[in-house]
Amino acid sequence: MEIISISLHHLSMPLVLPFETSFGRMTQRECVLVSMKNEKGLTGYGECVAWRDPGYSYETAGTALHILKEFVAPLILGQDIGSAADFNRMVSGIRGHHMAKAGVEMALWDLFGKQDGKPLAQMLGGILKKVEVGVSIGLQDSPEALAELTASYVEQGYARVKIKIKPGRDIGDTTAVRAAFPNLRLQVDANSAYSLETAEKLKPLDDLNLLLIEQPLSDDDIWDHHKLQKKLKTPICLDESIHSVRHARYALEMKACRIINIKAGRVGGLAQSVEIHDLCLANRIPVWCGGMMETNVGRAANLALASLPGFTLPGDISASDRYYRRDITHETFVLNPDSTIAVPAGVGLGVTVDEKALSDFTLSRIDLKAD
Ligand code: OSB
Ligand code: MG
Repeated sequence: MEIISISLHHLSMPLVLPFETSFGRMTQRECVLVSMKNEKGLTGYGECVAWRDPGYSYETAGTALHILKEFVAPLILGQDIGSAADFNRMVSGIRGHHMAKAGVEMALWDLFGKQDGKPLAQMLGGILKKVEVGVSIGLQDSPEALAELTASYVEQGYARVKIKIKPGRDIGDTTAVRAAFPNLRLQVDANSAYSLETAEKLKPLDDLNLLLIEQPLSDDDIWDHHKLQKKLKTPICLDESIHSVRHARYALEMKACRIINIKAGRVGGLAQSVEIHDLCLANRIPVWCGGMMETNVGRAANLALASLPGFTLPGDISASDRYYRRDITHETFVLNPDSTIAVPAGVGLGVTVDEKALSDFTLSRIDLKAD
C-alpha cells in the first residue's frame, strides 16, 4: 500500500492518579499519536510511547517528533509498503529510536488490518479472546498507603499486582503488601535503581513469594543481572535491558533472567515483539506484555500482542479507567471479574479514534504529505 500522508499529534493527557517510579513522578502523560492515510483513503493509528522526560528511556516525545518528521516520514511517504517487515527494512538505517519507529509500525498494522479485514491479534498469531491482566502501582507516600491502594485494586478485580520499588522503599513496602495479601500474585519493578552492590539489600524479597523482580540493575546491563540471578531464587525479569531479539538471546544464553517483559515500543515494534516472543517460547521462557500507560490506541495493540501463546503471565494492561478519565477512543477497555480484558475483535487495532478528544489533548500537530 502507499502512504499518502502522516500526521504527528503531540498529546498530553491527565492521569487519574499521579504515577511515581524510581525515575520520577508524573501527573500528565505525553505521547505522540501517529495517524497515516493510504491511497484508498483508509486511516491507521499508532501510538509512540515515548514520554516527556528521558527517565525510562533516552527517547522522549520531542526526540520522536524530530526523528519521525525528519527521518522516518521522508523514507515512507509515497512509497509502496507491503508489510511491517518492509517498513523495518526501510528504516533500518536509522539507529535506535525504537519507540518512534514502533509508533509508525503500529499505524501500518492498523492500516493492513483495515485493508485486509483482519483484527491485529489474528495477524500477529494471537490465540486468546481475552487475556489476563494486572495493575502496576507507583510509589506511594508510605507502606500503609500502598497497601490501601493495593486493596482498592484487588477489590476492583485485579488478581496480579506490581509495585514499584527503589532503594529505601523496597523491603518495607513489599512486606506490607505481602502481609495484607498473603496469596496475591505480586511482583516488583525497580526500573534500574540498583547496582550489583546495592542489590544485596533485595535479598529479603526472596522470601516473599514474588512472581518476579523486574529490572533491578542498569538499563544497559545484561551480565550483572546474570550474577544477581545466580544469588536469587525469585526470577529476574528484564524490561529496559531488552531492545532487540539479539538482546533477548544474549539474556537467555547468559541466564541473566528467567522471564522477559515485552513492550513493542522498546523493541521497535510489534513484528520484533513477535520475534522475541517466538524465541522465548522455543526456550520455554515466559513472557508478558509490559505497559507505558498507553491510551486506548496503544492498549488495543498490547491486548492483541498479549493474546499470543507465549504470554503466560498477566500483562501490565489495566482497564482504561485506571489511567484516564477521558481517553481518545470511542471504545473503553473494562476489567472482567476474572482479571481479564477482552482482546479487540474489530479490524486492525479494533478501536475508533474520538477526533474531538484527540484534538482536545493535542499540544501541537505536524502534517506531512508525499510530494
Ligand atoms: O517499567 O514497566 C515499567 C510505566 C511507564 C514506564 C515504565 C513502566 C511503566 C509501568 C506501567 O510499570 C505499566 C502500565 O500500566 O502501563
Ligand atoms: Mg518495568
